Amino acid sequence: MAFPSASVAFPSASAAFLSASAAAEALAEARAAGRTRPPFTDSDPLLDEQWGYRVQDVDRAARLAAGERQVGAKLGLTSRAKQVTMGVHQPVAGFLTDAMDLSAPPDPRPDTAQAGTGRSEPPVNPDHVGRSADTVVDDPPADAGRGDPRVKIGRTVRAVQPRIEPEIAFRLGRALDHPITALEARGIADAVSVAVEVIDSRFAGFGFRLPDVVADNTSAAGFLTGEWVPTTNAGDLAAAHCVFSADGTTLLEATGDAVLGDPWLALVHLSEHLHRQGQSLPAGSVVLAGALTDAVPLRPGVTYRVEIDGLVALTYTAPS
Ligand code: OOG
Ligand code: MG
Repeated sequence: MAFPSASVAFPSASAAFLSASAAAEALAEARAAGRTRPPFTDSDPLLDEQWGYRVQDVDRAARLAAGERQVGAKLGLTSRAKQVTMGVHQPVAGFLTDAMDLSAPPDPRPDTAQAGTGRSEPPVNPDHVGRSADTVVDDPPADAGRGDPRVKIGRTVRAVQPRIEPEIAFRLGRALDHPITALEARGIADAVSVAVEVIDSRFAGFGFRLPDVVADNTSAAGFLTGEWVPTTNAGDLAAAHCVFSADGTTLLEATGDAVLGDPWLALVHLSEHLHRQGQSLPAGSVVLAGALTDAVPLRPGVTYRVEIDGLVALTYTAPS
């Protein structure tokens, strides 16, 4: 018999029917098990961005039903550095829940996650100096398959290939419930802070296409905001210099305009996205504007610090 079976001859015909709920379930299973999986677009190149957002909707509903609370939203791939490294050339949006908040009190195990400033600087770890995400493909930890392969990044959150990146966060003083202009953005946020985001991907080495990373809630795993500065005191965020360091050694630098030309435009972009999706965010929500620089692999025990002009510096020590 010379003909292959129909399912081999027409692989996309069956894969095209991958439902948003089946994808969301597959991602949740991989997340719980600390495993990666092939990108959905490998088997179905026809999947699109809107499919990814449908998967996100199913994922969010499942997490809320399980008791998580949505506390905000994030943008990703708003800087050229990130777009080039990840090979996805447009911003993406995801949701944040309280389970991702790394400021939650640590559990009784020895744990060093903390926010604040003025910590003494431990010795430099040469492993981190000058490394950026585009030169690193993260292999699963060596003990994968023996016990829990996931790295602890917070009280409840574990990640399989965590990376950390410097961000600016906005706190909404009013609901984000309609498309806004750049001028309106400053009236909608009441405070700004330095933040770090820990991202993790269901796709090995963060090898994904746009629909995959959107479905995977834009790799959101954990976030930490710093001291909130009133919007009126935050200065010119587009001109603000950002220094991202690990154990006292500078890793990467950028200026605020790396984010969409002006970080305030992140709120404009998000408002348009939410409007298209028929969604809104209540006052009090946190919005991450997207990393200013590339992400770097998160290493247990290392203290990361982000300084941004006009804002209060933030340090985060990854649990060991
Ligand atoms: C996608 C998420 C990107 C950011 O700030 O650019 C992101 C990824 O890089 O895995 O959160
Ligand atoms: Mg981010």
